[in-house]
Amino acid sequence: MILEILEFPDPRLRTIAKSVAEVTDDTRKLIDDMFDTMYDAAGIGLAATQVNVHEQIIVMDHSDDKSDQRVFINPVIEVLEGDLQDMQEGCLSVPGFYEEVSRIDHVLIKALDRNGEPFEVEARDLLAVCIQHEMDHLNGKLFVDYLSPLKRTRIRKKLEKQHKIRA
Ligand code: QAP
Ligand code: CO
Repeated sequence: MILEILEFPDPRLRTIAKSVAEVTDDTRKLIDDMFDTMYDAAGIGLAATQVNVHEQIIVMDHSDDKSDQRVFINPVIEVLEGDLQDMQEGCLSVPGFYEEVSRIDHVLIKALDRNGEPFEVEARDLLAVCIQHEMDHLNGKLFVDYLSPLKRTRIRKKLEKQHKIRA
């Protein structure tokens, strides 16, 4: 099932997600819907916050043929090397805008998988950037928060205008 994706500056995107107490069939149904929603919108990562569910769940797939599904429940990251990398980021909640953001380049991710089993994975490059971007969503943060107030306001006004036209 395809879910509605909240768009900046929707205040619900500022909600802090709660950790998942138990991974159940309902959790897995939500995860499947999140994948459907992400693929439908041609995204590479989606946090539950973006579909107005305020639980610590992230889905990702960086392949071009749906072959690299990754699920992160209650994720935490440890910094392995503090070096920063700049990458052009986009976001399904900020459609049509892409800007450079600086993020830590090498992290260790610890999370639960869709069966509630703990796992760890070392991440660099796109995976490291993407997990930090998606974990920001769980904390009510968006990539536009790293931009200058001028750029952020410009993006907000353009999206608000589109939302008015659509309504
Ligand atoms: C986060 O973003 C990300 O504006 C995932 O019109 C992106 O999936 C992390 C998308 C880049 C690191 C680097 C954005 C699709 C997808 C748009 C996405 C759009 C259509 C964004
Ligand atoms: Co995003």
